[in-house]
Parts: sequence; structure tokens; C-alpha cells
Amino acid sequence: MSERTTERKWWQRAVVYQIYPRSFQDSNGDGIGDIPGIIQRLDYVKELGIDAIWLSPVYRSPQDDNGYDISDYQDIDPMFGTLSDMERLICEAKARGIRIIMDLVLNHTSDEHRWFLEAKKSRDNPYHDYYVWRDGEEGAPPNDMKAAFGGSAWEWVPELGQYYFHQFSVKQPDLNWENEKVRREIYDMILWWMEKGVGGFRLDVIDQIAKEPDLGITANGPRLHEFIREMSRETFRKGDLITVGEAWGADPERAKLYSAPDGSEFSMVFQFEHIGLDQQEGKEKWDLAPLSLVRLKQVLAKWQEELCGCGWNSLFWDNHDLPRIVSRWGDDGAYRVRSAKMLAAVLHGMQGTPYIYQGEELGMTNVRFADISQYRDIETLGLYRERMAAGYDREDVMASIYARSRDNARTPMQWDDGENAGFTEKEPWIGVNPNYREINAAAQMADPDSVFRFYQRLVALRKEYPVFVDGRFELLFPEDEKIFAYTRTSGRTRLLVLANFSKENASCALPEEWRDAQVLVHNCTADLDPATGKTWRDGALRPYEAVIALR
Ligand code: TEU
Ligand code: CA
Repeated sequence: MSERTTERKWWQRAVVYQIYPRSFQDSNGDGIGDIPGIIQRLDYVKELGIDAIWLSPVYRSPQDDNGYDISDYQDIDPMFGTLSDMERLICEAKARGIRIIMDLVLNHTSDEHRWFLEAKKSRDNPYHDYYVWRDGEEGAPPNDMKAAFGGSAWEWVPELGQYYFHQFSVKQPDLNWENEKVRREIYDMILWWMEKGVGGFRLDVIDQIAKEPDLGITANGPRLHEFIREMSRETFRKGDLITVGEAWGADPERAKLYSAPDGSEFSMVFQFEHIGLDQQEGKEKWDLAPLSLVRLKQVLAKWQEELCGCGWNSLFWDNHDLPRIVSRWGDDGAYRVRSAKMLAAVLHGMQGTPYIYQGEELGMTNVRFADISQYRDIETLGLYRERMAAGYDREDVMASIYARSRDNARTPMQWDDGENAGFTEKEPWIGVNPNYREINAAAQMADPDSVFRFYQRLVALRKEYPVFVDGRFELLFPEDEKIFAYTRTSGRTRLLVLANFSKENASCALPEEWRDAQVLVHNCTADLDPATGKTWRDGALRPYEAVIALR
């Protein structure tokens, strides 16, 4: 075990914290979070014990999709600060032992990027072929492919008599990766950031770069892995970086390519199979289906087993595109604190690199704005427009939004119980969740039993006990509809993660071997449940009870 441990890459022992800069901390009273704001809060992030910060995009951008539409990859948007603020952030983070992971959006640029402004000047402009064009007639797009944020994936440019392809908004034209010049420009840009001391990259929708629109192919195009290997060889492999590819369309076979131990592609892949489980088969993410714990366990166990020894998992519940996990698999009412801790224990006990999304460590919840005008997300607004036009019930549409809108993750970070939760002194760009008086960082820092302190303990355990990094995963009680339990084994060291995913008592036939195990974390103050006279050691769990034990 010790031999294998020393072989481990730093990022296999790391925990990553994701910051959505717009919603983290405003420093200049314009209501929008910014880089100097992040610097002010670095000590808080450090306190959690994490190793790296994944920063959602801060590049120059018209902000059609909150920065995922980049108009200059080598500059910072004035809204977030300056290039020297960014350099200061890298430096200040480094001083605290924290690396900065930049978000690379390489599938598309903004339509205001210099390349696109040139590209649409004429068919023989040198930049024309940087994007994906097809000839056609106005009103008759090349095919019926749809864009993720509503409408056709083809946009007509009358001056050229051509359509351009966009998988996301019309303001996010897709780059043409077939063009070697595009790839070279991208590699030079990545190297430029590496020289600035960036510690890694998260690659936005990377599985969609090798599209073949004539064949209707978006994800997993034929040249995908060829492009990734080339990029990796020309850039990432020249440094000791953490790289994580976002891939909605990955299965374990593909993930083994993406995260091959020879480092030919990325360190790991961010895949979403466990996230899509409450979606009706063949429908959109807005069409909810009941949650099944048995399915969740199957999916997570499959990824644990398949990648063990031949790939590497990212572990996450939340990000800036997803609703808050405590509102989804936990209980954001009476059991909020306990269920938030339970979810954390189940995730952080697994093999892979855990990601914590800002506010998750406080057990922040979904938001329910009364009116659509309070929402800001381009995807949410597009959905509302489309479904209202299609005759859906307003209440049903709002119910989907409450459950799934990306804005659930984007309300301001809740720092304290002061005005606007300490996020800004003026009007925030999106409303603060009204529960900030109860749920905020200041209160949780002062409380040894808080969700924050529980996350902090989990992060520390991963550093303290190599079994969290190396242990082989084994699922217990796969058919149990309330209990999620598994072991991790490395040599003679064994971990047990035992959790009740329900708001009722639950019990299981826990093997004898765990009777005298040492408790590492537990989300209930006393072992004994006075109501039943039993403890988890008897296999008896209270609502949302969770424990990690070692032997
Ligand atoms: O998201 C990729 C993606 O396909 C989904 O997250 C999508 O945005 C939607 O939530 C699915 O319902 C990445 C970024 O994380 C996201 O914020 C960007 O909007 C998107 O790419 C485009 O760059
Ligand atoms: Ca600001």
C-alpha cells in the first residue's frame, strides 16, 4: 500500500473547491462578485483544507452565458478585475498552498471574439474557417439540430449566405477543431496561462469539440481523442497540472481513455450519470422522475469499480449548472444539517478527487423566486419562453425551474446574516436566498457541529488516511432502498461508510467486524439512539444518519 501511495499524483490526494466568481464576493459594490473579492476570502477557503480552486470563467466576455462565451481568452473581464488581479490571485493562492484551475471553454467562443468578427466578414477571410459554416437558403437550415439553450443550432448570416453552427446560444458559435490553425491558437493560449502559474484546467464540454454536424453528431465525434491527445502533448504534459474534462456523454470505457494513467489525455473526467437519474427516460432535464437510491448506488458503484486502477474519478454532487444536492437527495427542511453531512460523507468516502461547490460546505439550498423576472440564467429563461409558448401550465414550468434551474446554484454565497448575506453592499445581480440569516458561513465557523466543520473534517481525513485515496470499493446491501453502505479496503486497513438516505429509521445486517471499529466522522452527536436503544453498530440508523468508521 505504501508503495502505491508514493506513486500517487498530487491531484489524486487533492480536494478541489469550485468558485463561481460572479456569486462569490463583491469587492467594489457593483453587485457582482469579482477577483479581488475572491482574494479577500482566500483564508476562508484555506480553512476548509482544500488544495485547488476551480474558477468558473473570468475571461473577457459579453456575459451572454455568464462568461462561458469568451471574447478574449487572454484578458480578464473588467467586471471581474484586471489581469494583474488575476496574477495576484494566483500568487496569493499559491502562498496558501492552493492552485488555481482555470475554466477553458474551447468548444465555442463568443460571437464578439475577434476571430468571429473576422470570420463573418467574408468567405475568404483567413478566420472564416475557424468556425463551422454551411451554405443554404434563409429559413431552411442544413438540418433540424437544436441548440442547448433553445431554437435551431444554425444561425443565418445573410451577408455570407451561410449558416454557422452553435450548440449553445447564438452568441456562442462553435469552433472548427478540424482546422489546425484553430488548434495551434488554442495551444499557444494554454501555454501562456501555464506560464502565469496556473495549476490546472477544467475543460468545458470537451466531448463536444469534435462535432460532425452533417451527421448530427455533437458528443464523442470520431476525432475527439486524437484532438485531446494532441492538445495534452502540446500543452498540459509540459507541466504538473490537474486537468479535468467535462463530458456529459462519457461512459466508463471512454472515461478510461480520458483519464488513462499514462497521462495521454486528462487527469480525470467530470461525468454526470449519477446526476441524470431523476430525469424521465428520453426526456429533458426539466421532466422529473422519482429518485431511486438503488439506481444511484448502482451507478456510483459501477464507476468506482470500473475506473479502479485504470482511470480516475471526479467526485461531485454540485456545480454551477446543478441544483443544490441537499434540496435534491437530502432534506432541506428539518433534517437539512444532518442530511447535508450524510451526503458529504457518502461522496468523500469514495475513490477519486472530490469537488466542493461554493456553499455546498454550508448546506446551501435551492431557491424559489416567485417570478420569472427574478431569474437570470439564459437556459432557464429559454425554457420558460419555450414551454409557455407551447401551452404548458405556468405552475408546472415553475416547478421544473425550482427543481432544476441553474440559478439554484448561482444565488450569492451566504457569508453572514448582514444585508445581502455579506456578499455585496449594493444590489446583487441575482437575489440572495432569503434563508441566509439561518444558513451562513459566519454562523458555521463558530459552530463545531456545523456542516462546514464536517466538510473540513472530511477533507482532513483524506490527507490523514491513505485508504481514502487507495482503498478498493465494495458496495454493501445493493438492494436496500434506504441505506447506502460501502467499504474501502487497502491492505489490512478497512473503511466503512454507512448512511441512511431516508427520513425514516433504517436497519441492516451489519457484519460483526464493524462492532469495535473506530468512528472517524458521525453526523449524530451520540452513538446511542435513545428512542431505540441501538446504535449504528447494531446496523440501526436514524433518519439521514451517517458514519465513517475505520478498522
Ligand atoms: O455546461 C455543459 C452542458 O451541456 C450543460 O451543463 C448545460 O449547460 C445545461 O446545464 C444542461 O441542461 C457547460 C458549462 O458548465 C455551462 O455553464 C455552460 O453554459 C455550457 O457548458 C456552455 O459553455
Ligand atoms: Ca464587483
